[in-house]
Amino acid sequence: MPRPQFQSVGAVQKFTRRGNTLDFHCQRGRVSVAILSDSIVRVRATQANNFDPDFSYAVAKTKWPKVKAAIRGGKAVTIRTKKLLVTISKAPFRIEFAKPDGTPLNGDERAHGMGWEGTKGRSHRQLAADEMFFGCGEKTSPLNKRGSKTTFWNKDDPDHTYLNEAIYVSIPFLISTRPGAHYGIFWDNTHRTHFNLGQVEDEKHYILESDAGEIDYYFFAGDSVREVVRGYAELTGRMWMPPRWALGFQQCRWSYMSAAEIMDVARDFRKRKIPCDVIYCDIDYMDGYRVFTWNPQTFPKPRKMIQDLARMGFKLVTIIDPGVKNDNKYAVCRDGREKGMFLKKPEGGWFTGNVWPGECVFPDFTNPRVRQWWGPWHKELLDVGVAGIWNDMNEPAVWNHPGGTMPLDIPHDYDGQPTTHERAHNVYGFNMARACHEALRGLRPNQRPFLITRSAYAGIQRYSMVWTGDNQSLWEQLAVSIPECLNLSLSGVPFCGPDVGGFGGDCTGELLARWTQAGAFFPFFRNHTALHTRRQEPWAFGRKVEDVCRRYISLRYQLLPYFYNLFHEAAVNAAPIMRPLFWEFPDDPHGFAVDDQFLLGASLLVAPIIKPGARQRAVYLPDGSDWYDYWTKQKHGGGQHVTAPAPFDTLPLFVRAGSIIPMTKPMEFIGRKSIGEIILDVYPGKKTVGCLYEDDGESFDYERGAYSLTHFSWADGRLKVDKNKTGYKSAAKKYRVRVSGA
Ligand code: MIG
Repeated sequence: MPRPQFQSVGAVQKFTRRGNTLDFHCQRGRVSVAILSDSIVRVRATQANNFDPDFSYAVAKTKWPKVKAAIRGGKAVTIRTKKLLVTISKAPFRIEFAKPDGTPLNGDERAHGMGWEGTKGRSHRQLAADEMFFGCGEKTSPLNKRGSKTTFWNKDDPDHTYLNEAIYVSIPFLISTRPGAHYGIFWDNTHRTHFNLGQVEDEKHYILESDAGEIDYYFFAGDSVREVVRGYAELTGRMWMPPRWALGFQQCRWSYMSAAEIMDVARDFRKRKIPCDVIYCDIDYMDGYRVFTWNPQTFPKPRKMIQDLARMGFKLVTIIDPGVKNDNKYAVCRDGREKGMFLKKPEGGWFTGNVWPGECVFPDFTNPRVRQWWGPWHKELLDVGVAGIWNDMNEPAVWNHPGGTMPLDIPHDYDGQPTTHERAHNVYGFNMARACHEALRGLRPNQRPFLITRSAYAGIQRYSMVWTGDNQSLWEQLAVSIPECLNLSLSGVPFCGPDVGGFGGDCTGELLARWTQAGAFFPFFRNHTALHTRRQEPWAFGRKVEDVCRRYISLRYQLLPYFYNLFHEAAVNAAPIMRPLFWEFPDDPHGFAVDDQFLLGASLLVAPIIKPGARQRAVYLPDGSDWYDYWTKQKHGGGQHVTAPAPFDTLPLFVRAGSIIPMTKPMEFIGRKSIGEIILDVYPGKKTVGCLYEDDGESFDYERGAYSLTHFSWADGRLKVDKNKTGYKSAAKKYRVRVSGA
């Protein structure tokens, strides 16, 4: 069979307008352009005569207030809003986005534009000489994606090197920035999708493409990357405030094999005075890997174990996989089969695949009935006191089928639009996490759920945080976790983090020490390692390493008020918690390439040690501020590299001049305690400010105004306190001011 040739949609033959939606009938299909807001435009295209029903898992906001747009017809159609000038030429159809003053943002590449090659929908777009790309969700490639190709196809691939294109999560959201021009494109297609971000000979265009389905993308204009990210969050939603304890240190291993072992680990933390809030049960807590069961021999009294843990200040999180053991004597399987909850083969009969329990059946999480059926099984876990749920293997990973997942022809409901796994694959894990989230909300209505998921699609932040899956205990992977989590954070998922110490392979003492130093500043802070690897708890490598781990885990807890502020910012305006340098310093051209440092919020600059034997490193201090060395309090000018000392117990850390960092005394766990005494670490600058966000740490009352926000400023040796939002009674009774440097 001859390979299909790419054909663009061709010339416009007819054009109609309804409100702010323009409909173009072209030679080879239809294109619709909808103005959703001043800065967001949606473009859809189909080869068929009519569009599919309008549906997306990613999109949270579907109703947009009517926006003023001046639309003019003629040889070209122009649309003008406060933030955008969109020009559509008709022969052939091409769409260009510009700022209102005409400065081009991005447009269809002239030669090819948008169209199809067989079932593949593709858009060729112009690439500016100085354009840089970020976002794209969870990727192990360098921070700036320009010049690379990437695939969106959720895959259980532990190979976290710069070379692999597809891992567990698909978020086809691209952020473009160059001096004076910023935009984003969310390519909303759940089929296998490819971005070629300028890895083309002429280096003058880039290509977005999906294997099948309509073309459906959103264009976000903005005066900054911040605005672009905010636009994306407006469309796909924001995260919620997690329970406060989820900001603490978490300890995991595949697996703690018994309740006795869990208790030993818990006691070790307390005995050694290493702060920790959460311990995990990996798959071996279950009875023959049957989800929603406990192994009666090794975990005979889960409720008692969890109570004992609670008394010591620990929460327990349990893993849940999608594969349900195909065993008719097992209630979940029997009930699900009776009710028709599992995926079937196209020719009929249950689809089965092998994972941990052996032969399994798989719920169709894209079916709302199935999500509602799955949810209540979590009740037993909650009833014995489980505090959070960990969704794993939900790409889904299936071992005995080609490609490590289920065959592409397996039918799925897709919320009432029957389709095959080809379209449902990338949203399988998303919908599993969603089912779990909705269950937790239903079972404990005013309690913030805590969920972690490995697989995801765009919009996952409404349902779960994301950890980056199976990395390895290698220095390179400590390094990769920085750009990986930065771009994930820019892609709507601020609550993320890697397995600290590395999952696969044996860690070393030095690597654990350095990774724990870095991990303390990531939003999600969990030590985890694989079956058969050597022990990796903070004390597993002797006193010296243990002391370093304790020091940094403890620092994490001292920074809790600052972290909590940042989670609030993320929940309110989608600001990443860990930020690339250019988020705060967009005018400093050097910041865009830096991927071995990051900012924690606006004030802290973290420069992890990512090489064995290193005892110092070069740190780039962004231009636009002075910086204080956190340890020596020495002040440096911005816009330069400095050599920061990094003895074994020191991670280079700098504070932006003009910051007030709210901190607290060291603590063993977060628990429910509100913090009565706040230490205000003042780093004087031209204008020196800070804030403190507080709420009850566990309910959703903050969404109804039950929070307190206190602003601080420091001038002429005096602290000014301004409690300007007090829907919640602030627990901070005392401020201790500590002025650093001068
Ligand atoms: O096939 O549950 O990413 O964190 O420890 C491996 C066992 C399955 C993969 C997860 C990892 C977890 C492991 N799981």
